[in-house]
Amino acid sequence: MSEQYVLYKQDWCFFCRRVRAFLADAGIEIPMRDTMRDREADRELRDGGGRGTVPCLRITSEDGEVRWLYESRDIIEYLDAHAA
Ligand SMILES: N[C@@H](CCC(=O)N[C@@H](CS)C(=O)NCC(=O)O)C(=O)O
Repeated sequence: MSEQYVLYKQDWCFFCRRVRAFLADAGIEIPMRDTMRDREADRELRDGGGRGTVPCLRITSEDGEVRWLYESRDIIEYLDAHAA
């Protein structure tokens, strides 16, 4: 995998569960940070992505560029195309 991923999520969030169900089905393992339990993760998300909405996928390219992808459907589509 040339890109690095981190999924920002919360346990109770339906949209996060949808992404996690896709990951499980596809056999994709990526690190996750819970913004409800982890204040540092919540700060990272808000500072980096611009808002605290979850799920959000942090994408770090090979050259170190960081992008923040919101919207569960967009996250699933992206990972299906790039990580599956
Ligand atoms: N359309 C979005 C909905 C995401 C959403 O509503 N997330 C809620 C939690 S279930 C949230 O983070 N709300 C707080 C906020 O937007 O700051 C998606 O499919 O990902």
